Amino acid sequence: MPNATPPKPDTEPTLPALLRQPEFLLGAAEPEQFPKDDKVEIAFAGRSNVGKSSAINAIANRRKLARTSKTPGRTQQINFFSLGEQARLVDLPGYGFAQVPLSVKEKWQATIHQYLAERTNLIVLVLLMDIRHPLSDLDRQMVQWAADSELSTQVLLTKADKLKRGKTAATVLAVERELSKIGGNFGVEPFSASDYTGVREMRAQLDAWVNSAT
Ligand SMILES: Nc1nc2c(ncn2[C@@H]2O[C@H](COP(=O)(O)OP(=O)(O)OP(=O)(O)O)[C@@H](O)[C@H]2O)c(=O)[nH]1
Ligand SMILES: [Mg+2]
Repeated sequence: MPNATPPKPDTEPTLPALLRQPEFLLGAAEPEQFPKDDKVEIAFAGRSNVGKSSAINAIANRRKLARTSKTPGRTQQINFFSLGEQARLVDLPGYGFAQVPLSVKEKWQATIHQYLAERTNLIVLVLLMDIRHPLSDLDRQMVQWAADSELSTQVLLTKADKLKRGKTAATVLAVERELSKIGGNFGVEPFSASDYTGVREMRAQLDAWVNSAT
């Protein structure tokens, strides 16, 4: 008898060794608190509520490694997660969230900026955009900055479970086309922390980035 029920996503995760024991390391509100060593880092950035913390959890196959929330602005500091002795994932506060006081927003932006501009550990930026409305003005600023800084950037079009396949594929192509006008080194993939679209691919990517950098 053929098995009619497909396996649930990630009941049998294919985790590279790198992702076997992810651990929360620290949350930093100031650059002085960033870890002082030369482990490589892959940072997750994007608008508030786009799914950065959920993506980290899905990739690391842990439900509550990074805190997620329906309320935008949940991640209020830069959170560092250790991946063994080699690497870290970094969860950045979201940008573009209107409801926080300007003074707080300016402080976050300054901290995010300092991280991105000065962190020599950073090897790849993972830039998340909601697949239903990608390339907002702030996203474009990030993309432009990444291209100018020659920082390898993986764009993840998140919440892909909200769109039909055809529309997903068309959006990936449209975003790729826009990014190719800017230059730089961009990859574009659909992603969903809900149905695990793109999760295994990202695990393999992480492994490859870390291996080629260490
Ligand atoms: N449908 C769907 N919802 C998602 C997905 N990823 C995240 N969400 C939901 O989106 C909301 C925000 O997710 P978070 O992971 O906390 O987003 P974030 O980007 O870390 O948000 P901030 O820390 O506030 O910047 C939560 O309600 C999640 O459950 C996804 O792939 N699909
Ligand atoms: Mg978050």
